[in-house]
Amino acid sequence: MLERLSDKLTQIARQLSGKASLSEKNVQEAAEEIKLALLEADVHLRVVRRFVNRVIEEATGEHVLKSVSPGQQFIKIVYDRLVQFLGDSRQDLELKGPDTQSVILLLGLQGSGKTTTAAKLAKRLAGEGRRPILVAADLVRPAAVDQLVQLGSQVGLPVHSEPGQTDPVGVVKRGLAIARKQQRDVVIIDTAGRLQVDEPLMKELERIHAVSKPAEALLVADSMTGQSAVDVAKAFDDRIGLSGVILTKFDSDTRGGAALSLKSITGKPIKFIGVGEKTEDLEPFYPDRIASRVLGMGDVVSLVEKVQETIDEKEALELQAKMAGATFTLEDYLAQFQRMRKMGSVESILEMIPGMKGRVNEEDLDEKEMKHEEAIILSMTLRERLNHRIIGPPRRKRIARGSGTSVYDVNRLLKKFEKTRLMMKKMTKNKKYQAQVMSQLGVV
Ligand SMILES: Nc1nc2c(ncn2[C@@H]2O[C@H](COP(=O)(O)OP(=O)(O)O)[C@@H](O)[C@H]2O)c(=O)[nH]1
Ligand SMILES: [Mg+2]
Repeated sequence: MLERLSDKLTQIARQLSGKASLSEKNVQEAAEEIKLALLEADVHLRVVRRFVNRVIEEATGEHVLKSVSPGQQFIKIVYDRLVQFLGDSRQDLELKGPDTQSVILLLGLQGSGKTTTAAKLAKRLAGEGRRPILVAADLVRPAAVDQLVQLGSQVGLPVHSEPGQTDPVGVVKRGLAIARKQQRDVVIIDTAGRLQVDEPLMKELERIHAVSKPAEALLVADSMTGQSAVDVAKAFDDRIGLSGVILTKFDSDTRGGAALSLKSITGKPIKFIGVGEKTEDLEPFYPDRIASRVLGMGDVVSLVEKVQETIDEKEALELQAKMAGATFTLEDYLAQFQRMRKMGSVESILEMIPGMKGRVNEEDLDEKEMKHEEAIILSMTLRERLNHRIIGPPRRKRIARGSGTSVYDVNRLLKKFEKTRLMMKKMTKNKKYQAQVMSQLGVV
């Protein structure tokens, strides 16, 4: 999926990632190439402009981090924008609790994949412990009811159908009543589609929407139709109101125009993607995973991200000054814990500091102990954190009680802190070492 877009962007990323420096001209050229790639991917023109402008703006204004190459940093900017345009974070279905009825109304053009998706969704929700029922409300094509009945039996779930009926609103009403009787907590309604948006269809869907009061009204759209999927989404949202989109046939979409344009043009999140014809071929839509896939450089992206997220230059500089001046306090120590947690593991931050790797033994890396230590510091008053010398025996007792630890633990932490402080002071007296740390931390 998305091979064509990915090939292009990966190529641009590769060219840049090796570069030791990036001029404004490099950035402009790369942005121009990205623009072409996006246009070729059938991304909405307005989205392309917004995308490229953002990238240029950030790439030229970005602080330079020494620990990654400018090219890598540029890729990170492109990656962030991709994630943003794909919709930021994963948006799950918003269904009511299992003891009430939630209706999912599936809408869309003919052939977009509504009926198939209805069965896929039902199967998925059943797997999550829900009790779904399907309602066959596409009465336009006689074969549509049979298709859903067949799919229902394939996934082992009930289908409410009334072959021969002509009023879909009645079918939906009765379907809801049966669902209630059978204590089905999710009702998935498959509706009729047309080749294009037309008035009688919209009227019918409006009525179905009114009687079913769906928790989710989802447009099922064929991702291969690119920008026109976005137009269809707009039309349905204006008339019926959508809560999200399911992009089908994502497995065959090499370009990604629909995925990249949908959110920023319609404001509607993509909740799932259809990735094949089988009933298990439905995946939650994760903007970040798709963006990594498109850039084809998952490793680089996560590396750059980690570095940038956690190292605030100012913070690092302040810390350095404190370390050198021995004004390093328990409060700073606490901040270190929080920073380490953001990094994912203690090792990952320590490995960035030269000479540190060998010095730290297993015991120091015990994350459980870190949690204890953190709790202890959190039980101290600010005054105590800023000056650990005032923490005498009564205070130690109070802190131990407050943090659910023992005086022994508090003593041990204070001793360790004192030791760390001394070590830092010694290390940071060495100018050469300081420079090394600073460059490793990405501070110029
Ligand atoms: N490759 C692929 N085919 C799909 C996907 N979703 C649906 N289809 C196929 O698209 C065609 C139309 O699907 P259908 O559910 O009948 O569409 P409807 O008219 O909207 O109900 C069928 O041949 C499906 O197998 C998907 O995610 N990937
Ligand atoms: Mg259908």
